[in-house]
Amino acid sequence: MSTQTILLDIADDVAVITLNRPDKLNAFNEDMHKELRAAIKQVKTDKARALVLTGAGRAFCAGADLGARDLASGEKLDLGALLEKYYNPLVLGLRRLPLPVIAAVNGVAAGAGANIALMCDLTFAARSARFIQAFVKIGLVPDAGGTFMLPRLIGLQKAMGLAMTGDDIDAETAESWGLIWKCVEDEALMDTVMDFARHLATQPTRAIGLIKRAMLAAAGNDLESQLRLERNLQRVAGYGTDYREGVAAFMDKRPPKFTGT
Ligand code: T3D
Repeated sequence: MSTQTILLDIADDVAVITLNRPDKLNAFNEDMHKELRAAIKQVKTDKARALVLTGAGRAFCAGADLGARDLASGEKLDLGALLEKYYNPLVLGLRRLPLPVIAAVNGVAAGAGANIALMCDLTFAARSARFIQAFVKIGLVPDAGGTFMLPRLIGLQKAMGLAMTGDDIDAETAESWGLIWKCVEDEALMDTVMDFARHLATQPTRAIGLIKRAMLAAAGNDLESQLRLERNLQRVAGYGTDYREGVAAFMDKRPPKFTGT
């Protein structure tokens, strides 16, 4: 699938969505939101077993397209409505996908672009990439789940510091702080991420989807609720084909052949 602002490629059970407005550092406009939503729907329909999200050109995503507004004319924008319409469903859509979602942050990730990268299940970044909570520089509040993810990933002090200053951090620092999974040499980024995604796509996808659900629910649960959730999810996993195959392969001393079911 190839639209104006999004490229979608699915091969070997791995879907790659590329944000494709390189002249605007892949900033989000309405078309891109709509086309991204359609691409994610397509990933589900095609039953991909891993999704990679990356950007075309030198940036991952510079957040909202600031040129798409006509504020000089006195236009009053309801940004809350914009979040409700586009960013919030996007974040929830990525979180609810029952497959691993991997960000390959190829360059600068700013504003909502940074937070969408952090919303992915695992975030890889090129060494030259930067993460910027740019919102405060234009008088806004971190959105796209930033205020949820940042304190959870790096603690309140660092989250507050990044959000209040809008200072950027490089990929190496992001890795050392636990903001991202891995910092990779620029030229190795896509190969590393694709190898990783192809590997995950051969794994028990259904169980991975359940792992994701359990991990993401943990932030809002007490221990008892989480134990109940684990019981329920383990029940589902235990009825799966991949559980039978995993145990059989272990007993036969051979590699498992998971079907993702
Ligand atoms: O309004 C809503 O929808 C509400 C939702 C808000 C969510 C948000 O994401 S708010 C945060 C919005 N994003 C930003 O504030 C970041 C703005 N961009 C920058 O600060 C810088 O561009 C970067 C730090 C990301 C990169 O800097 P640099 O020096 O590498 O590149 P540049 O020269 O600034 O940008 C290159 C081009 O991309 C340039 O266009 P030109 O001059 O070559 O024609 C620049 O205008 C354009 N660009 C970069 N970011 C955006 C953008 N165009 C539109 N919107 C952008 N966000």
